[in-house]
Amino acid sequence: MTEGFASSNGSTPAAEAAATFTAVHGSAPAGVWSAPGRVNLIGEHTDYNDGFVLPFALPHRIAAAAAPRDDQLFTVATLGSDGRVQRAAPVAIPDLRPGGVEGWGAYPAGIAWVLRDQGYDRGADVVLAGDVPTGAGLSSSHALECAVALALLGLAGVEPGRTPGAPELPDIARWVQRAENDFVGAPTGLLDQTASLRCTESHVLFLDVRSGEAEQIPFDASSAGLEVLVIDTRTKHSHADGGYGERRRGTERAAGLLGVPALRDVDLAGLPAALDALPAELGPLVRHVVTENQRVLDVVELLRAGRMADIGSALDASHVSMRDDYRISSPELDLAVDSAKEGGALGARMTGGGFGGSAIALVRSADVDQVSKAVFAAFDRVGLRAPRTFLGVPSAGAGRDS
Ligand code: GAF
Repeated sequence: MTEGFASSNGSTPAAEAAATFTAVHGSAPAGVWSAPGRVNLIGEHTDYNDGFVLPFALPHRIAAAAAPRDDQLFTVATLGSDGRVQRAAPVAIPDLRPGGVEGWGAYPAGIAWVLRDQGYDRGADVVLAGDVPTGAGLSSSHALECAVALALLGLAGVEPGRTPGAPELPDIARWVQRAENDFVGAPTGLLDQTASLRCTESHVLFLDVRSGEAEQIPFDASSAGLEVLVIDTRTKHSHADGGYGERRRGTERAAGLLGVPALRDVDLAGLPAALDALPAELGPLVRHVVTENQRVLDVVELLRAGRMADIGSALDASHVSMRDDYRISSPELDLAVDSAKEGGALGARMTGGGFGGSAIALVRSADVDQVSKAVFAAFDRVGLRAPRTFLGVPSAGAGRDS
Protein backbone atom coordinates (compact mmCIF):
# COMPACT_ATOMS: atom_id res chain seq x y z
CA MET A 1 0.00 0.00 0.00
CA THR A 2 2.92 2.31 0.73
CA GLU A 3 4.51 3.29 -2.57
CA GLY A 4 8.15 2.94 -3.54
CA PHE A 5 9.83 5.95 -5.02
CA ALA A 6 10.97 4.85 -8.46
CA SER A 7 9.05 6.14 -11.46
CA SER A 8 6.16 3.87 -12.28
CA ASN A 9 7.93 2.69 -15.44
CA GLY A 10 11.23 2.10 -13.61
CA SER A 11 12.97 4.93 -15.47
CA THR A 12 14.62 7.88 -13.70
CA PRO A 13 13.64 11.54 -14.14
CA ALA A 14 17.09 12.19 -15.64
CA ALA A 15 16.65 9.46 -18.27
CA GLU A 16 13.12 10.64 -19.04
CA ALA A 17 14.21 14.25 -19.39
CA ALA A 18 17.07 13.26 -21.72
CA ALA A 19 14.86 11.03 -23.88
CA THR A 20 12.14 13.67 -24.07
CA PHE A 21 14.71 16.33 -24.98
CA THR A 22 15.91 14.20 -27.86
CA ALA A 23 12.35 13.59 -29.02
CA VAL A 24 11.44 17.29 -28.84
CA HIS A 25 14.63 18.80 -30.28
CA GLY A 26 15.93 16.03 -32.50
CA SER A 27 19.33 15.95 -30.79
CA ALA A 28 20.67 14.90 -27.42
CA PRO A 29 20.96 17.45 -24.59
CA ALA A 30 24.37 18.83 -23.61
CA GLY A 31 23.73 17.64 -20.07
CA VAL A 32 21.14 16.68 -17.47
CA TRP A 33 20.90 18.13 -13.98
CA SER A 34 18.38 17.22 -11.29
CA ALA A 35 17.23 18.41 -7.89
CA PRO A 36 15.11 16.72 -5.20
CA GLY A 37 11.95 17.60 -3.35
CA ARG A 38 12.20 17.72 0.41
CA VAL A 39 10.56 16.87 3.67
CA ASN A 40 11.13 19.15 6.61
CA LEU A 41 11.58 16.99 9.69
CA ILE A 42 10.85 19.98 11.92
CA GLY A 43 11.22 23.78 11.90
CA GLU A 44 8.26 25.18 10.00
CA HIS A 45 7.78 28.85 9.13
CA THR A 46 10.97 29.58 11.02
CA ASP A 47 13.06 30.23 7.90
CA TYR A 48 11.75 33.72 7.10
CA ASN A 49 12.16 34.53 10.78
CA ASP A 50 15.93 33.91 10.55
CA GLY A 51 15.55 30.69 12.54
CA PHE A 52 16.37 26.98 12.33
CA VAL A 53 15.16 24.25 9.97
CA LEU A 54 15.90 20.54 9.66
CA PRO A 55 14.98 19.18 6.23
CA PHE A 56 16.07 16.15 4.26
CA ALA A 57 15.97 15.57 0.51
CA LEU A 58 13.53 13.05 -0.92
CA PRO A 59 14.46 10.47 -3.55
CA HIS A 60 11.91 12.18 -5.82
CA ARG A 61 13.58 14.54 -8.26
CA ILE A 62 12.97 16.92 -11.12
CA ALA A 63 15.50 16.68 -13.92
CA ALA A 64 16.37 19.36 -16.46
CA ALA A 65 17.91 18.21 -19.74
CA ALA A 66 19.37 21.23 -21.48
CA ALA A 67 21.38 22.50 -24.42
CA PRO A 68 22.63 26.00 -25.21
CA ARG A 69 21.21 28.04 -28.07
CA ASP A 70 22.97 30.49 -30.33
CA ASP A 71 20.40 33.18 -29.62
CA GLN A 72 18.92 34.48 -26.36
CA LEU A 73 15.68 32.53 -26.50
CA PHE A 74 14.70 30.38 -23.52
CA THR A 75 12.43 27.45 -24.29
CA VAL A 76 11.01 24.99 -21.78
CA ALA A 77 8.97 21.84 -22.21
CA THR A 78 7.85 19.43 -19.54
CA LEU A 79 6.89 15.78 -19.60
CA GLY A 80 3.61 15.40 -17.74
CA SER A 81 2.64 12.37 -15.66
CA ASP A 82 0.21 11.49 -18.48
CA GLY A 83 3.19 11.13 -20.84
CA ARG A 84 2.29 14.26 -22.78
CA VAL A 85 4.80 17.04 -23.45
CA GLN A 86 3.70 20.54 -22.63
CA ARG A 87 5.63 23.52 -23.97
CA ALA A 88 5.76 26.95 -22.37
CA ALA A 89 5.77 29.91 -24.77
CA PRO A 90 9.42 30.70 -25.67
CA VAL A 91 10.73 33.88 -24.07
CA ALA A 92 13.61 36.17 -24.99
CA ILE A 93 15.95 36.37 -22.01
CA PRO A 94 16.59 40.13 -22.36
CA ASP A 95 12.82 40.72 -22.23
CA LEU A 96 12.16 38.75 -19.04
CA ARG A 97 10.48 40.78 -16.32
CA PRO A 98 8.41 39.92 -13.23
CA GLY A 99 4.78 39.42 -14.14
CA GLY A 100 5.68 38.78 -17.78
CA VAL A 101 5.24 34.98 -17.70
CA GLU A 102 2.18 33.24 -16.33
CA GLY A 103 1.44 29.66 -15.26
CA TRP A 104 4.06 26.98 -14.65
CA GLY A 105 6.43 28.60 -17.16
CA ALA A 106 7.05 31.38 -14.60
CA TYR A 107 9.15 29.03 -12.43
CA PRO A 108 11.84 28.19 -15.01
CA ALA A 109 11.61 31.68 -16.54
CA GLY A 110 12.21 33.21 -13.10
CA ILE A 111 15.47 31.31 -12.91
CA ALA A 112 16.55 32.50 -16.37
CA TRP A 113 15.66 36.03 -15.21
CA VAL A 114 17.65 35.88 -11.98
CA LEU A 115 20.67 34.27 -13.67
CA ARG A 116 20.57 36.88 -16.43
CA ASP A 117 21.16 39.48 -13.73
CA GLN A 118 24.21 37.47 -12.60
CA GLY A 119 25.61 37.58 -16.12
CA TYR A 120 24.40 34.19 -17.39
CA ASP A 121 22.20 35.29 -20.28
CA ARG A 122 22.77 32.79 -23.06
CA GLY A 123 19.67 31.20 -24.57
CA ALA A 124 18.86 27.57 -23.78
CA ASP A 125 16.44 24.77 -24.52
CA VAL A 126 15.33 22.95 -21.37
CA VAL A 127 13.17 19.84 -21.03
CA LEU A 128 11.89 18.83 -17.60
CA ALA A 129 10.74 15.49 -16.22
CA GLY A 130 10.27 14.41 -12.64
CA ASP A 131 8.43 12.49 -9.99
CA VAL A 132 8.09 15.01 -7.15
CA PRO A 133 4.36 15.14 -6.41
CA THR A 134 3.11 18.65 -7.26
CA GLY A 135 1.07 20.72 -4.83
CA ALA A 136 1.88 18.20 -2.09
CA GLY A 137 3.98 20.50 0.08
CA LEU A 138 7.10 18.54 -0.89
CA SER A 139 8.70 21.43 -2.72
CA SER A 140 8.26 20.44 -6.35
CA SER A 141 8.55 24.07 -7.46
CA HIS A 142 11.92 24.51 -5.77
CA ALA A 143 13.16 21.19 -7.15
CA LEU A 144 12.27 22.47 -10.62
CA GLU A 145 13.90 25.85 -10.00
CA CYS A 146 17.09 24.34 -8.58
CA ALA A 147 17.39 21.86 -11.45
CA VAL A 148 16.99 24.67 -14.00
CA ALA A 149 19.47 26.88 -12.13
CA LEU A 150 22.13 24.17 -12.14
CA ALA A 151 21.38 23.40 -15.80
CA LEU A 152 21.79 27.02 -16.94
CA LEU A 153 24.95 27.40 -14.88
CA GLY A 154 26.22 24.06 -16.18
CA LEU A 155 25.65 25.15 -19.78
CA ALA A 156 27.85 28.16 -18.97
CA GLY A 157 30.55 25.75 -17.79
CA VAL A 158 29.94 26.47 -14.13
CA GLU A 159 29.61 23.51 -11.73
CA PRO A 160 29.25 24.66 -8.10
CA GLY A 161 31.90 23.14 -5.89
CA ARG A 162 33.97 22.04 -8.92
CA THR A 163 34.62 25.05 -11.16
CA PRO A 164 37.05 27.54 -9.55
CA GLY A 165 35.23 30.78 -8.76
CA ALA A 166 31.79 29.20 -9.29
CA PRO A 167 28.98 30.55 -7.12
CA GLU A 168 28.50 28.61 -3.89
CA LEU A 169 25.31 26.66 -3.20
CA PRO A 170 24.12 29.23 -0.59
CA ASP A 171 24.44 31.98 -3.24
CA ILE A 172 22.42 29.92 -5.69
CA ALA A 173 19.81 29.30 -2.99
CA ARG A 174 19.44 33.08 -2.55
CA TRP A 175 19.09 33.58 -6.30
CA VAL A 176 16.41 30.90 -6.45
CA GLN A 177 14.64 32.59 -3.56
CA ARG A 178 14.76 35.91 -5.43
CA ALA A 179 13.25 34.27 -8.52
CA GLU A 180 10.47 32.76 -6.43
CA ASN A 181 9.77 35.95 -4.45
CA ASP A 182 10.15 38.60 -7.13
CA PHE A 183 9.40 36.82 -10.40
CA VAL A 184 6.88 34.14 -9.45
CA GLY A 185 5.47 36.27 -6.63
CA ALA A 186 5.49 33.67 -3.82
CA PRO A 187 6.94 35.19 -0.60
CA THR A 188 8.75 32.01 0.48
CA GLY A 189 11.84 31.71 2.69
CA LEU A 190 15.11 29.83 2.20
CA LEU A 191 14.18 26.37 3.45
CA ASP A 192 13.21 24.58 0.28
CA GLN A 193 15.87 25.64 -2.19
CA THR A 194 18.59 25.20 0.44
CA ALA A 195 17.32 21.70 1.18
CA SER A 196 17.21 20.82 -2.51
CA LEU A 197 20.73 22.13 -3.13
CA ARG A 198 22.56 21.24 0.09
CA CYS A 199 21.04 18.06 1.55
CA THR A 200 23.03 14.84 1.39
CA GLU A 201 22.10 11.18 1.47
CA SER A 202 21.32 9.67 4.93
CA HIS A 203 21.41 13.08 6.65
CA VAL A 204 19.14 15.85 7.77
CA LEU A 205 20.42 19.35 7.18
CA PHE A 206 20.52 21.51 10.29
CA LEU A 207 20.43 25.01 8.84
CA ASP A 208 20.76 28.26 10.73
CA VAL A 209 19.04 30.52 8.23
CA ARG A 210 20.49 33.70 9.73
CA SER A 211 24.14 32.69 9.43
CA GLY A 212 23.71 30.29 6.53
CA GLU A 213 25.71 27.72 8.51
CA ALA A 214 24.63 24.17 7.85
CA GLU A 215 25.48 20.91 9.58
CA GLN A 216 24.81 17.49 8.11
CA ILE A 217 23.36 15.34 10.90
CA PRO A 218 23.28 11.57 10.29
CA PHE A 219 19.71 10.40 9.88
CA ASP A 220 19.65 6.79 8.84
CA ALA A 221 16.23 5.91 10.18
CA SER A 222 16.09 2.39 8.73
CA SER A 223 19.26 1.34 10.53
CA ALA A 224 17.65 2.52 13.75
CA GLY A 225 14.59 0.37 13.02
CA LEU A 226 12.53 3.45 12.12
CA GLU A 227 11.00 5.02 9.04
CA VAL A 228 9.62 8.40 8.14
CA LEU A 229 6.26 7.76 6.53
CA VAL A 230 5.20 10.59 4.22
CA ILE A 231 1.44 11.00 3.90
CA ASP A 232 0.39 13.14 0.95
CA THR A 233 -3.21 14.08 1.72
CA ARG A 234 -3.73 15.00 -1.95
CA THR A 235 -5.30 18.25 -0.91
CA LYS A 236 -3.63 21.02 -2.79
CA HIS A 237 -1.16 23.24 -1.10
CA SER A 238 -0.09 26.59 -2.58
CA HIS A 239 2.02 29.54 -1.44
CA ALA A 240 0.36 31.91 -3.82
CA ASP A 241 -2.93 31.94 -1.87
CA GLY A 242 -2.90 34.59 0.82
CA GLY A 243 -2.41 32.51 4.00
CA TYR A 244 1.34 32.07 3.75
CA GLY A 245 2.06 35.74 3.06
CA GLU A 246 -0.33 36.80 5.81
CA ARG A 247 1.55 34.67 8.39
CA ARG A 248 4.85 36.02 7.16
CA ARG A 249 3.70 39.63 7.42
CA GLY A 250 2.32 38.95 10.91
CA THR A 251 5.64 37.66 12.22
CA GLU A 252 7.57 40.50 10.59
CA ARG A 253 5.20 43.01 12.14
CA ALA A 254 5.65 41.34 15.54
CA ALA A 255 9.44 41.54 15.24
CA GLY A 256 9.13 45.24 14.37
CA LEU A 257 6.91 45.91 17.38
CA LEU A 258 9.34 44.04 19.63
CA GLY A 259 12.25 46.04 18.21
CA VAL A 260 14.23 42.99 17.07
CA PRO A 261 15.51 42.21 13.55
CA ALA A 262 13.58 38.93 13.44
CA LEU A 263 11.67 36.58 15.77
CA ARG A 264 14.84 34.50 15.92
CA ASP A 265 15.94 37.07 18.48
CA VAL A 266 13.21 36.04 20.92
CA ASP A 267 13.95 32.86 22.88
CA LEU A 268 11.80 30.78 25.21
CA ALA A 269 12.85 32.79 28.25
CA GLY A 270 11.83 36.02 26.53
CA LEU A 271 8.55 34.68 25.21
CA PRO A 272 6.23 35.71 28.11
CA ALA A 273 7.43 39.33 27.97
CA ALA A 274 7.07 39.34 24.18
CA LEU A 275 3.53 38.04 24.43
CA ASP A 276 2.67 40.73 26.99
CA ALA A 277 3.99 43.43 24.70
CA LEU A 278 2.14 42.36 21.55
CA PRO A 279 -1.43 42.76 20.34
CA ALA A 280 -3.42 39.60 21.04
CA GLU A 281 -3.67 38.56 17.38
CA LEU A 282 0.12 38.34 16.98
CA GLY A 283 0.78 36.31 20.15
CA PRO A 284 0.04 32.86 18.75
CA LEU A 285 2.19 33.47 15.66
CA VAL A 286 5.12 34.49 17.83
CA ARG A 287 4.59 31.58 20.21
CA HIS A 288 4.74 29.16 17.30
CA VAL A 289 7.96 30.55 15.86
CA VAL A 290 9.75 30.79 19.20
CA THR A 291 8.74 27.33 20.41
CA GLU A 292 9.37 25.79 16.98
CA ASN A 293 12.93 27.11 16.91
CA GLN A 294 13.48 25.52 20.31
CA ARG A 295 11.98 22.23 19.09
CA VAL A 296 14.46 22.16 16.22
CA LEU A 297 17.33 22.61 18.67
CA ASP A 298 15.88 19.88 20.92
CA VAL A 299 15.53 17.43 18.03
CA VAL A 300 19.07 18.18 16.88
CA GLU A 301 20.36 17.39 20.38
CA LEU A 302 18.42 14.09 20.45
CA LEU A 303 19.72 13.10 17.02
CA ARG A 304 23.29 13.95 17.98
CA ALA A 305 22.81 11.72 21.02
CA GLY A 306 21.60 8.86 18.81
CA ARG A 307 18.09 9.08 20.27
CA MET A 308 16.04 9.20 17.08
CA ALA A 309 13.13 7.27 18.57
CA ASP A 310 12.71 10.02 21.18
CA ILE A 311 11.94 12.88 18.80
CA GLY A 312 8.27 11.89 18.49
CA SER A 313 6.93 14.24 21.17
CA ALA A 314 8.65 17.23 19.52
CA LEU A 315 7.00 16.29 16.20
CA ASP A 316 3.63 16.07 17.94
CA ALA A 317 4.09 19.42 19.70
CA SER A 318 5.12 21.02 16.42
CA HIS A 319 1.90 19.88 14.78
CA VAL A 320 -0.25 21.15 17.64
CA SER A 321 1.55 24.49 17.44
CA MET A 322 0.90 24.75 13.70
CA ARG A 323 -2.69 23.66 14.10
CA ASP A 324 -3.66 25.86 17.04
CA ASP A 325 -1.23 28.80 17.04
CA TYR A 326 -0.06 29.27 13.45
CA ARG A 327 -3.38 27.93 12.10
CA ILE A 328 -1.94 26.45 8.90
CA SER A 329 -3.14 22.87 9.23
CA SER A 330 -6.25 21.47 7.56
CA PRO A 331 -8.81 18.81 8.48
CA GLU A 332 -7.03 16.35 6.17
CA LEU A 333 -3.61 17.04 7.69
CA ASP A 334 -5.02 16.72 11.20
CA LEU A 335 -6.67 13.45 10.23
CA ALA A 336 -3.41 12.13 8.76
CA VAL A 337 -1.52 13.04 11.93
CA ASP A 338 -4.15 11.77 14.37
CA SER A 339 -4.77 8.50 12.54
CA ALA A 340 -1.03 7.84 12.15
CA LYS A 341 -0.65 8.30 15.90
CA GLU A 342 -3.62 6.04 16.60
CA GLY A 343 -2.03 3.47 14.32
CA GLY A 344 1.13 3.48 16.42
CA ALA A 345 3.36 6.28 15.03
CA LEU A 346 5.88 7.63 17.55
CA GLY A 347 5.14 11.19 16.44
CA ALA A 348 3.60 13.00 13.50
CA ARG A 349 3.24 16.48 12.06
CA MET A 350 2.32 18.30 8.91
CA THR A 351 5.37 19.31 6.90
CA GLY A 352 5.99 22.31 4.62
CA GLY A 353 3.95 25.44 4.15
CA GLY A 354 0.60 23.96 5.24
CA PHE A 355 -2.99 24.64 4.13
CA GLY A 356 -3.00 21.16 2.57
CA GLY A 357 -0.13 19.02 1.35
CA SER A 358 1.68 16.35 3.33
CA ALA A 359 2.27 15.09 6.84
CA ILE A 360 5.10 12.92 8.14
CA ALA A 361 5.03 10.25 10.80
CA LEU A 362 7.95 8.65 12.60
CA VAL A 363 7.15 4.96 12.64
CA ARG A 364 8.89 1.81 13.82
CA SER A 365 9.82 -0.19 10.69
CA ALA A 366 7.68 -3.10 11.86
CA ASP A 367 4.65 -0.81 12.19
CA VAL A 368 4.70 0.85 8.76
CA ASP A 369 1.85 -1.24 7.33
CA GLN A 370 -0.25 -0.94 10.43
CA VAL A 371 0.15 2.85 10.53
CA SER A 372 -0.56 3.19 6.79
CA LYS A 373 -3.67 1.06 7.15
CA ALA A 374 -4.90 3.20 10.04
CA VAL A 375 -4.45 6.34 7.92
CA PHE A 376 -6.17 4.86 4.86
CA ALA A 377 -9.05 3.58 7.00
CA ALA A 378 -9.53 6.97 8.65
CA PHE A 379 -9.67 8.76 5.27
CA ASP A 380 -12.07 6.16 3.94
CA ARG A 381 -14.32 6.45 6.99
CA VAL A 382 -14.97 10.14 6.40
CA GLY A 383 -15.29 9.74 2.64
CA LEU A 384 -11.99 11.39 1.68
CA ARG A 385 -9.94 10.38 -1.36
CA ALA A 386 -7.23 7.93 -0.32
CA PRO A 387 -3.95 9.67 0.51
CA ARG A 388 -0.65 8.58 -1.02
CA THR A 389 1.98 7.26 1.37
CA PHE A 390 5.65 6.47 0.83
CA LEU A 391 8.80 6.16 2.89
CA GLY A 392 10.85 9.34 3.10
CA VAL A 393 14.43 8.21 2.63
CA PRO A 394 17.02 11.01 3.09
CA SER A 395 18.61 11.29 -0.35
CA ALA A 396 21.18 13.25 -2.31
CA GLY A 397 20.85 16.95 -3.10
CA ALA A 398 20.92 18.57 -6.51
CA GLY A 399 23.65 17.85 -9.01
CA ARG A 400 24.62 16.88 -12.51
CA ASP A 401 23.39 13.49 -13.75
CA SER A 402 25.11 13.32 -17.11
C1 GAF B 1 7.21 26.66 2.30
C2 GAF B 1 8.21 27.76 2.00
F1 GAF B 1 8.63 27.69 0.70
C3 GAF B 1 9.42 27.67 2.91
O1 GAF B 1 10.24 28.80 2.70
C4 GAF B 1 9.00 27.56 4.37
O2 GAF B 1 8.59 28.81 4.87
C5 GAF B 1 7.93 26.50 4.56
O3 GAF B 1 6.84 26.71 3.67
C6 GAF B 1 7.39 26.48 5.95
O4 GAF B 1 8.37 26.06 6.82
O5 GAF B 1 7.69 25.42 1.96
